[in-house]
Amino acid sequence: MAITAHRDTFARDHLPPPEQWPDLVFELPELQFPERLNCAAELLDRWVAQGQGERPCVQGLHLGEWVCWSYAELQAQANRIAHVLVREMGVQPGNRVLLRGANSPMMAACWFAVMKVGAIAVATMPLLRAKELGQVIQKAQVSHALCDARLAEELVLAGSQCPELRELVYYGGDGDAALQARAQRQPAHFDTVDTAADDCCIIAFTSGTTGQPKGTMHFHRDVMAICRCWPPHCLRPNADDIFIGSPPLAFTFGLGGLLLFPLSVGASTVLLEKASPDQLLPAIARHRATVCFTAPTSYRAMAGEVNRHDIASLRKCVSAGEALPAATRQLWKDATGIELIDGIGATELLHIFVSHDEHNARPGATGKPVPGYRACILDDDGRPLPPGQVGRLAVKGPTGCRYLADERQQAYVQNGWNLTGDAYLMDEDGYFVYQARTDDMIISGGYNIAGPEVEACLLAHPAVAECGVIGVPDEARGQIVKAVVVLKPGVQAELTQDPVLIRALQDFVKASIAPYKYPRAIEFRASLPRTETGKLQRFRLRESA
Ligand code: 3UK
Repeated sequence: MAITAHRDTFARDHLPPPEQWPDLVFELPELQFPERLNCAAELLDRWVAQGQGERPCVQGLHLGEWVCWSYAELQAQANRIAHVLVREMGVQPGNRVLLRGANSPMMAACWFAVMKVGAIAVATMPLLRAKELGQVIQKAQVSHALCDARLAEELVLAGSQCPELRELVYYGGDGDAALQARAQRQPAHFDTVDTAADDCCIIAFTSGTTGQPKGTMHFHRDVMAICRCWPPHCLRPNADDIFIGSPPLAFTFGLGGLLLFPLSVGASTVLLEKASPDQLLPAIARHRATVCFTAPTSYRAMAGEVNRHDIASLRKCVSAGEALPAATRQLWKDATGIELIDGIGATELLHIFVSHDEHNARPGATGKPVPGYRACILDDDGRPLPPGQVGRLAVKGPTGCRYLADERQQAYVQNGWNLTGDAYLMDEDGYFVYQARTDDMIISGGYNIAGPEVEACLLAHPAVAECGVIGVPDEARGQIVKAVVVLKPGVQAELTQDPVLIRALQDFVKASIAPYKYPRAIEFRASLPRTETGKLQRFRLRESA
């Protein structure tokens, strides 16, 4: 490891032991990184130094007004905040700084400020409550926080239980103490700290479905590595692109898609505080966005509404976070003419590692390993499986899992491979086809059934808006397949649990996939439980079944 710039060595001290790291692969020429590297210098300072400072960089709401900051303006704002961090808050390189706020230009400036001072950003989802914030603060030993004034309450509550959180500064509020007022009193120049390429710069938390959140540690080098793998090979953006989308910057899908990737090519990004499907569509139209990042369900919801908005500016659409059903891909293509780019990513690997470009999309498949990454399917004993057989998805590349002080490291990394917890198969052509989360596979009457396959089938029925398929205990069969279905507006069956419609949906499934997979139970509901990042919470469906 190179000589660290960290004065506070907490992150290095709590990395997993080297033998528990995944193998790291840096085969591509563009992944040869120098020993000293700061991602803010690469993604932000570089453009200004090259005379591109006047280019548009980040748009969004700032103090109640819509702003569009150039690269030079974002840099100046980040520099001023960096001075506040160092001079007024006493932040040292290596300290953990919690960020709390919706997506906005100010959030982007705060993120870069943390990079510039050589500290570690711990970005948190706006919806987190005091209890979850407290877990994050304790686990990452967070000492400082920058927070949107409107979201202060839960953080103050968490802070009262966490003595390690020394200082909290708010942005957006009134008065001299507000971050933007303090920043204004600081100079616009700051010398970005010369960090080691393997200095940790973010700790990204992933909740999982149960238990304590896991913190994943990523270096400046990792941030640059993801910019050089998936974007140039699958997305191929250019400097005139205008990025937009829904995932929070606290979710690495959003951090990459809405901040790192646009800036890595000198493009601009629209950061929306709220980006539900009914808000995202008009925003695409208003800002003439060209590249969109959101979850499969959001594309499905938007597809029916596109003809009410002029979204002709849009040229590339990315889906991740959950499996993309073939029916949703088709729906979006019919509505917009755009072939979705699907990609599987994970917080542990920072971003997408299996994907495709729009010319090589295959309905129902996620794609092939992104250049820079390798992937294979392993059986339960860690042996590679031949094409066509379902097993555990295993990945390695320039990024990989390093949990912060967590025993679950040895479950995620085995024999140098990152095991994502997904059941996949690779077909004869090398395409990776998602089956289910390994712990979501349904075993019924001796058959292995992947819920998402049944979901994909039901989604093709004209009455179905959304659905989730789970296994529920059954005496005779061990488990039976159960579908929880949200019907399209206008189809009313929730109250009656209409047996005719249930029968019709069952027959529909039997007619298109192997009949033993059909849902023996179907329940109609008004909505499905989802996480803030758009993932269906199957465990909650199981609990309520
Ligand atoms: C699932 C997918 C099928 C899969 C993420 C893009 O989702 C992200 O990270 P998380 O840590 O979850 C990881 C898990 O989510 N998944 C994600 N994308 C797909 N399953 N097809 C997909 N396209 O179970 C995976 O193991 O929340 C996604 C970029 C960065 C991310 N962090």
